[in-house]
Amino acid sequence: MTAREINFDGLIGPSHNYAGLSLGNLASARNAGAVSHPRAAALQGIEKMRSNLRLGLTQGLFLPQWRPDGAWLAALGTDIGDAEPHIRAAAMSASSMWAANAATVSPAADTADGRTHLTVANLVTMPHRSHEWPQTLAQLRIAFSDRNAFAVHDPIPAPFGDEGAANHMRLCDHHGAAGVEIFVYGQSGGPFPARQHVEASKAVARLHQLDPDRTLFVMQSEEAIAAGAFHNDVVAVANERVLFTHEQAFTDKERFYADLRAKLPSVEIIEVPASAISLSDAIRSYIFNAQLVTLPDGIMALVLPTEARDMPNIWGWLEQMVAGNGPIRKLAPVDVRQSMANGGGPACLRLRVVADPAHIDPRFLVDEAKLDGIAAIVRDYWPEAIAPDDLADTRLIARIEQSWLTLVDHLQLSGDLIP
Ligand code: SUG
Repeated sequence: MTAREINFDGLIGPSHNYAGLSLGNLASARNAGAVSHPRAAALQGIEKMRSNLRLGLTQGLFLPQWRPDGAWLAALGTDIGDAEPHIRAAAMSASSMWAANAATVSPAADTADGRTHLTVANLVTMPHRSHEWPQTLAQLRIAFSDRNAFAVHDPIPAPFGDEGAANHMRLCDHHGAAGVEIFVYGQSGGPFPARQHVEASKAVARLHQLDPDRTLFVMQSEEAIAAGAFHNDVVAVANERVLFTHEQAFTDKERFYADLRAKLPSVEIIEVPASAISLSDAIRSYIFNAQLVTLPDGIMALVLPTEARDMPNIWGWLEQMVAGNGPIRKLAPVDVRQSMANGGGPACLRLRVVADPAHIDPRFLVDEAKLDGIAAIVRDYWPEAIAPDDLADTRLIARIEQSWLTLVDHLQLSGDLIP
């Protein structure tokens, strides 16, 4: 077998809730205090994985994390009963579902030692995400334990914020060929934080042993962050030789496009002008937070949120695009509304790894039958609804813990993941 794209989706955890924790993420702020539906959320995520399997794609899975994160609370000198509400909410967050923020991945074809490198993201900018990395790293070390094929790195040290693959793109002639890796960082975001620090991006590129001639560091535009694009993957997505981007995504797009064309002459840049789709509509629809994938027959498809289909100006533009002669020929809308209400679209929910599946621990790969088993556990254990005041309820906490233990046991990962 050879290297291919595998998407690892973060299964939406039983504590999924709307606590309004992410400054600069407009959906998270808009839905703060709303009642969440963890069971429906996880089933939506599973349906998305099924839909991608049916497109002929290879699918992987990351498990939700143990919540509440007692180790983090203990390090803060408290526990779930005594913690102040904002700390309690951070300790209960199911935010690891957004696997695009789990790590940055450089496929073997790009690295000097011929291994696929992964650096777990430190996520230091947002308190509720800053404690994700130890449990993420534990899963990466199991899934990618084959040291001949993979190198898994510790997080970049604070204060250099690193949000993983959400700020990283790779362009190449085909997945197995050497590519150009693009690290997008922020410098300022107007009223909102820039979460990806250039020093973190540069460190990841060095650790991954990338060729400097095939690496670009590109600044995200302040107006994009200020409009709610807290990660680059909200305004741009790449796959093989295609870059699909909003015209206002980058600070100096002319220079970026010229550098990219010089490094990869075959690149095709599909730029959506603001006159066709405003930055604000792009962010509301999450048109760019799509999985841009190559299907087995060679055409490319965009796996988009149904929100994009529901906005006539967005859908009209997309239908015109796929009817043309461009490389993107298919639109595949998926309903991930529970995640979208926290600012996480189809692309946020997955980490792309280009590798040979034979080298990956099979417990992290899924087919329809395995998803049936997981869905049955979700239906039996995941809470139906969580209101913000429920987060202190000891019965809810016990249920969340039981859900996780049942899932981990079912996937035969208890021995590895339970300390
Ligand atoms: O980090 N939302 C996530 C969404 C991450 C989306 N990921 C990508 N774009 N790749 C975030 O802002 C909201 C949690 C809350 O408010 O309860 C949250 O963390």
